[in-house]
Amino acid sequence: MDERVKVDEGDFSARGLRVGVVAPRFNDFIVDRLLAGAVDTLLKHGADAGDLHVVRVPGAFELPLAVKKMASSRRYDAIVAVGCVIRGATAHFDYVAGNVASGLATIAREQEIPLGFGVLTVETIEQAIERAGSKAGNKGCDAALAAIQMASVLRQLEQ
Ligand code: INI
Repeated sequence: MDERVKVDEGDFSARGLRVGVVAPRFNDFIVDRLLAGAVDTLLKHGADAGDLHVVRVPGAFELPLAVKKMASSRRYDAIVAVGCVIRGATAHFDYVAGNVASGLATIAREQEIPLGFGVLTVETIEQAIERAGSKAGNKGCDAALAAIQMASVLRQLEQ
C-alpha cells in the first residue's frame, strides 16, 4: 500500500490494560476453558494479573447487565465476555443467544468500550468442546485478542 496512507490497526499489547472478564456459571465445563483461555491470552500479551478482574454471573442472559455496569464504571480499558449457549439444551436458546449478542453489541457501541465477544452459540456440546480449546481453537482467546486490539485501535483513533 502507498506509504502515505494512514493505517490504524492497533497492536496486540495488553501492557497496562485494565480488563474485566465476565463469565457465566452455566455450562461451566465449557465456560471455564473459555475463561482460562481469555485470562491466559491477556497475561501472555503483557497484562498485569493485578489489572484483571473476573466476574461470574449465573447464565449468558445475565452477561449484558454485568457488562453494562462494568463499562459504565469506566474502570476498565476493555471487557471480554465469554459464555456458552447450546441449542439442544434449551427451548429458550433463541431468546438467550439473540439477547446476549445484541445486548453486548449495543453496550460496546453506546459505552464506546472494546468488548471481546467470546460467547459460543452452538447446536451441540461437541461443537462447544471444539471451540473451547480443541480443534477449532479457543474462542475465549480470540475474544481477548479482539478486545486488546480494539483497545489499541480506539487509542489510535483518539489521536
Ligand atoms: N445460560 C447459558 O449461559 N447457556 C445456556 O445454554 C442456557 N440454557 O440452556 O438455557 C442458559 N440459560 C440460563 C440463562 O442464561 C439465565 O441465567 C436464566 O434464564 C436465569 O435468568
